[in-house]
Amino acid sequence: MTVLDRFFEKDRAALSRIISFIENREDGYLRLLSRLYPNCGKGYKIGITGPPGAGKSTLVDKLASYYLEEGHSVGIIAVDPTSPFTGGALLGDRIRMQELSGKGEVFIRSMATRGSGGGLAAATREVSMVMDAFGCDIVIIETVGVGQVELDIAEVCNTTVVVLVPESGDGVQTLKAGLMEIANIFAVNKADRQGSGRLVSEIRHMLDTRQKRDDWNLPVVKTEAVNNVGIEGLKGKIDLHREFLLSQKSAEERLMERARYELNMITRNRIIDTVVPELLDEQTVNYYARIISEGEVDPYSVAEELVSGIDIKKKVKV
Ligand SMILES: Nc1nc2c(ncn2[C@@H]2O[C@H](COP(=O)(O)OP(=O)(O)OP(=O)(O)O)[C@@H](O)[C@H]2O)c(=O)[nH]1
Ligand SMILES: [Mg+2]
Repeated sequence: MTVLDRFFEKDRAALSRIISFIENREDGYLRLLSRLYPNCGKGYKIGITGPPGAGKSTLVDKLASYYLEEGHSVGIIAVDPTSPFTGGALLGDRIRMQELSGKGEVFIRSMATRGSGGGLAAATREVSMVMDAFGCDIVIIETVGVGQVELDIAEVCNTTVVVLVPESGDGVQTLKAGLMEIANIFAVNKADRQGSGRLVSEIRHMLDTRQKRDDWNLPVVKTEAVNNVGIEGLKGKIDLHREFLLSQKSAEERLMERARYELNMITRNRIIDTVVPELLDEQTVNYYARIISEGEVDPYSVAEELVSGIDIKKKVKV
């Protein structure tokens, strides 16, 4: 029996092996992903993002409990672009898993730095795909809201919750605009702390003054993750957003949209992974950088020359 056979028989160890295989980009991982692809698309992906220490993990665990109690199987991915650790054997994951596993089928995986930020977002998307194919009908992705990785990961999620806390600074102005743009729901966590009412008003005010993207009325909910207060309400809003998305497009439209997005994303990533390093090896970069810096040529002409010289069919081989 192969690992893949065991994976399809819902063997947790096989799931773990396959995630590592894909995370480490081992030989044949693209073929593996294309084997899994037909089994994907049923899992609902929820992003939970916000500043460090906002209570995201606490909130994710409480939220997961509600889904587990409803009989869903839940995958949790904790992405930390600043952490050097990875691999799913983290002590924290074990403890979290112990606490949650009594309630139903749950799988937790931590992911950390892997070279470039784009690589981490792509790996997160793939790991969420694997959990989806495994049968997790809810996949929750926790990210520390600091940069491009979070924005890329939000693209993968159906619903993104931005978690803010009263102490996160001089209100919402300090938060990067990008983070605000990706929110489908705001959660003001640590509502037991002073200033949460003010933060809720500030967020509502900000939402009133900006142009709406669609007909979705962006909710702002108060939570106390550590006390399990407000989580059910948050879950209600997530479910409502899911219904909203379903009402916006037909099943065919959604499938087309997903296919279009994935084809774009996968092809771009393949080009970046294969063609770019070959075109721009260190020696080439140094050579052109020197003659550009000496004013001999300009970078536009060099880029044009480099790109016109590639035979894309030969370079991108799966
Ligand atoms: N007072 C209060 N503390 C909370 C609440 N929710 C979480 N905390 C605490 O805040 C601290 C950070 O919680 P985490 O869940 O680890 O926060 P996080 O956002 O996942 O942190 P990072 O992943 O490190 O960015 C812990 O000590 C929690 O117990 C809350 O509603 N009120
Ligand atoms: Mg955390």
